[in-house]
Amino acid sequence: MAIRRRDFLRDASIAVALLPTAARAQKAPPAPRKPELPIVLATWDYGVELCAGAQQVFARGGDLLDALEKGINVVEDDPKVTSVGFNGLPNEDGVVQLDASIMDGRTHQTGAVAALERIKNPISVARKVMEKTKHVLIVGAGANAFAKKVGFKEQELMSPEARREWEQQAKDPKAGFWRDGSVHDTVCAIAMDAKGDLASAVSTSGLAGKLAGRVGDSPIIGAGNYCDNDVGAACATGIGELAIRNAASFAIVERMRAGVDPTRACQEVLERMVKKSPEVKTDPRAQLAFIAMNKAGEIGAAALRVTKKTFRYALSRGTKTPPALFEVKTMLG
Ligand code: SD4
Repeated sequence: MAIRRRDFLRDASIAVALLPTAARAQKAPPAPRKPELPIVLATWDYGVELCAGAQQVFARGGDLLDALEKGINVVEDDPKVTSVGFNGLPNEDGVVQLDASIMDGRTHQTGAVAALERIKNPISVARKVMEKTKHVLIVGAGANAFAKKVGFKEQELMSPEARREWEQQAKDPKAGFWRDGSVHDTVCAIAMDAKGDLASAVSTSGLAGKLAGRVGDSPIIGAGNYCDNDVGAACATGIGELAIRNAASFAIVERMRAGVDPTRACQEVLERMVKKSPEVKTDPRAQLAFIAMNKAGEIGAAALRVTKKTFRYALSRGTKTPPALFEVKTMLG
């Protein structure tokens, strides 16, 4: 029996998914003729575990938001991921401050927290903001008070090793590591359920060494996260200031609304950004990448620049096929 190209590519992606995550990534996922649902798209190599976590929730008959939240929780709980949740890198004062947002495309409701301390799952607090309050964003001490009120427990967020490393770095005035913004790997995820409905979520410890109280794009709707169930969703990872200044996620969704495919929509917004702020072209710290999904279940990604030169993201389709890793070349190296 002849092997169809689509099946070959899908089988190849299974093979890649079974390899250790650091290992391999494919160039681009095949465009589905008829999307296999649910779909989960997530940033970076650890997105594979996120997609797998979300798939388990979907397989048990779980809801779109449950799948997204649980998937993000997998990354927030992982001490190896030092840019999100537990063991996230701290700000300039050695305090871990977390930002997160979730947006439900079905209701156009959203919830977010910023500069949340000592709570390891900010995405779950963001969801409570959406579901239990009339507000969309709660920050700082207010966010902590709210989290405790709805049942979250406070804990130390830095492992002893991370604390020691931070203390070393803080003693070294040349420790660019903490100050140049190169340490970032925010987790972003977009999911489409079996009905074709969309939601998106983002969680991060923000830029390592940021000023106390600095808020990035991740909890800002339209900047780091945006979802419109009629059109699609987009999320950002990288230097949040760039995403905020350009209302990046909203802009991507609006390009998709105009009929542009997800990858091109992400690229166009990056190109617009470079045009508006030419310094972005030459500043190696200007790192930013996007993921996007449209209502047809097509996915896309683009990156201006990331430390590793290629931006990787994970994708799962259905609940039985393991997630696979893909990569795109950065636009500016
Ligand atoms: C922020 N966008 O706080 C986040 C940082 C990040 O991968 O890690 N992005 O600006």
